[in-house]
Amino acid sequence: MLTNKNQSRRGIALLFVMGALMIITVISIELTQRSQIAKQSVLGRRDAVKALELAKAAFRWSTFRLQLDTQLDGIPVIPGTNFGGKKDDFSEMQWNFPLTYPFPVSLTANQIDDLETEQVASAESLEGSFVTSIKDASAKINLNDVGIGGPPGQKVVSGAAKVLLYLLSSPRFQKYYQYDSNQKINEIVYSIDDWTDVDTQINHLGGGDEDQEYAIKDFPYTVKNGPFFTLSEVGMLKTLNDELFEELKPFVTVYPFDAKIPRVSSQPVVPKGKINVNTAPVELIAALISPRAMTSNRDRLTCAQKFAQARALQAFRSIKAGGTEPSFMTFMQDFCGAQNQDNTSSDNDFIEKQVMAILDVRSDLFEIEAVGISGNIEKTISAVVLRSKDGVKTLYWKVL
Ligand SMILES: [Ca+2]
Ligand SMILES: [Ca+2]
Repeated sequence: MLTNKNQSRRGIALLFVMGALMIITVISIELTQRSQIAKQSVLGRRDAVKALELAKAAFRWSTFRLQLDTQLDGIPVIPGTNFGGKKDDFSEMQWNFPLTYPFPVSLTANQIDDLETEQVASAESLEGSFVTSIKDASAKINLNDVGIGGPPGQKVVSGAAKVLLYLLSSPRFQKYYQYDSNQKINEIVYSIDDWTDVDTQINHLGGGDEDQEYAIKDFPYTVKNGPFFTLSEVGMLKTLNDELFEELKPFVTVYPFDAKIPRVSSQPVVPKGKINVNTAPVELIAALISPRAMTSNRDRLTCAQKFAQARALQAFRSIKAGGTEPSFMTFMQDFCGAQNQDNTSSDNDFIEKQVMAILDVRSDLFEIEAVGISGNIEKTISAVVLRSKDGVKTLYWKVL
């Protein structure tokens, strides 16, 4: 418990440092703003501009927190803590609560000591507020990695496709299938496969023209034959009804993807996304386990719950068994009855080879929501960013 306390103290200390820097950002934006606002004649328009600028400041603030976390990952491992080493777990401690401006009173009192009085005065004169939050998108299934590719007779179900199949088979989703759930679940995965592969022939269930399925009366459209660019696009699949799609949304993403490389069905999928076992929801952890190795839904969920309890105390440092640091596979062997897995292909693997290949203990993909408020106007930036050692790259950006 002492370790946890030290961690939170250290986390809060970091927030103070970041808070001070943020105030400076806000001030500089405000100065730029003043000149812009002078040109605006309508009050509502002024608030809209100001709200958007505040939302942008909040967004930049979130990307700054991500970069700071990368730097912390660069320090050597501090044994017995969640600090140091290349991994991600900071999210559980800090990113789960949103950062706001103006600050809560208790935080502001501490920060003021470190700041010039003038700066504080200037920051407080800014009428407006923002709130921003970061969500881990590496804790999701990348639908652009879902596919069944390979030469005839040697088709490989991708790791993302397997996890999606197992998730859709869990009790949580059963109410959305009216009859023959196995058939329906397979059809969902097949439809993603055909939507994203470059050809126009149906890969499964006897073939045919992909577009024919979408020649719906009143609203006909054609298959994309390329990656999903946004999550909303997934709603165009005819196999997903609105209710099922809403239920699925928290568990899936479409990032990252590379639109320049067409996906051909004669080749196995080359996955680009990872699932971080330190941050993935319990339902998704349960869906990593092969239902052939552990047949009961309840057992898989119980195992996932035990895993979630363990990671809340200390982050997992590696996927494969072995080593001295906590490992995902060692946990599965010790607490969930997984057999010792070798690297040869086996249908009885507790975690199948393709699934192992997309697991990670850190995150690089994040969703940022940043809201700026001025007067009665509210602007929301919804973005997806990819973090690397070179910085933070925006993959998706929408202002609401
Ligand atoms: Ca296609
Ligand atoms: Ca196809």
